[in-house]
Amino acid sequence: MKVKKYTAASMPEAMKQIRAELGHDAVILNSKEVETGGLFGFFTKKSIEVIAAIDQMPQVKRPAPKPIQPKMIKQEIEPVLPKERFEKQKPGQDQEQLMKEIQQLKTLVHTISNQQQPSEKEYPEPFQQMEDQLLEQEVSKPIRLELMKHLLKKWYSTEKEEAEKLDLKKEVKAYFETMLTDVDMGGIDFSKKYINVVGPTGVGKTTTIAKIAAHSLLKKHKKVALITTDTYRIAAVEQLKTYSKILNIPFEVAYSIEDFRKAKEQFSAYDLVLVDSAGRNFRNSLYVEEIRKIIDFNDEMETYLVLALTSKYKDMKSIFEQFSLISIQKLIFTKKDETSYYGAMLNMIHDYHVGVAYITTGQNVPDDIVEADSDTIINAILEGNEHD
Ligand SMILES: Nc1nc2c(ncn2[C@@H]2O[C@H](COP(=O)(O)OP(=O)(O)OP(=O)(O)O)[C@@H](O)[C@H]2O)c(=O)[nH]1
Ligand SMILES: [Mg+2]
Repeated sequence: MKVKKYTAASMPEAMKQIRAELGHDAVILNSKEVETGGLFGFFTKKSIEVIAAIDQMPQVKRPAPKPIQPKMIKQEIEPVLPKERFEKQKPGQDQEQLMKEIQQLKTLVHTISNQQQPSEKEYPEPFQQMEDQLLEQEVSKPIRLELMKHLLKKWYSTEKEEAEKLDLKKEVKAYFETMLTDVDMGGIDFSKKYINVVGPTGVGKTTTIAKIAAHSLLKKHKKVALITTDTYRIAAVEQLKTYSKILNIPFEVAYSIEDFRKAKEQFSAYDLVLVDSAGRNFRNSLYVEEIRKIIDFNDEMETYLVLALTSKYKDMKSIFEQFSLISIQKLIFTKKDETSYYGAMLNMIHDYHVGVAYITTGQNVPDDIVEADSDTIINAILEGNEHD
């Protein structure tokens, strides 16, 4: 396939160039208005940029994919555009007919370029299969749409023989990997001494703190201490105290910011201090402010937000957004073992450009936790349901 970009003052002008160079079998892949020339943003000229393609071996039919345009658009344009549009023009066709056809084509291109979201079931196979899987995994629509655009563009701009060899899963993986490259992934690197763990009720904050403490102590041989600010329930204090006894590490309860500062002094010789807090309905911003009253935030501290993968993505978003007062350095996703749908991880990273520190996979302390990396997240989404 030969693909070429044309820039012209108008669509008829572009069509003339395309016809002259690529012939009558050329198809339009994309078109958009662009601004050219100008000085300091003034005197720019509007032109039209058209990407046209021609299959250089027209006698061999490419098996897939079918045309890009969604059925919905097709239905809209079919009455306007006669089927013969894509058939070869006869030589000597009069000017008027040509102009009429160009006008129809212009309408078609305009409709397609204005169509932002193709309807769900409109990609050619096997792209549709991938789209369905990502939808099932609850990967958000903007991510899926961008990915499909990328894949189709790649398919159409690759030579036919190469295009047929494309490994779709590999392509998707590579695309997601690029998407995640400049996000900071992975567990505690001990560059910050205090890790403050916050999150909604019952997501697994305390259990995760115990897991992280055990790993830091046993695998990284660090001096670890615990502070809890969760004084709302006696059981909460007891829970962390139990873990501190099992791990044989010190533990303090902070009822106020003064207590918190005292605990910090006490742990001055420690490498890592993990700070537990009460689970709250963080869709209410008052609770976020409350945390600030007890915890002494400074440059030595990072805050990790814990979200359970069993929660709704929309709720995760509203919780994250309430944390504008306290900046969140990383996320921790818990309860991966309780769901088969993992798209929310990718959505959150994409929407907020925030990294993931850990993913927890069960109730066992200290084993059921892994440090997060792009591969784990992408594989979970691409392989997710295969383990069901
Ligand atoms: N299946 C599963 N359960 C988990 C995981 N992590 C924690 N839990 C369980 O979730 C429940 C709540 O855990 P906690 O650690 O007490 O949660 P929390 O966020 O501290 O709760 P609050 O302090 O009450 O807000 C416990 O039964 C944990 O065993 C996980 O990765 N998978
Ligand atoms: Mg707790």
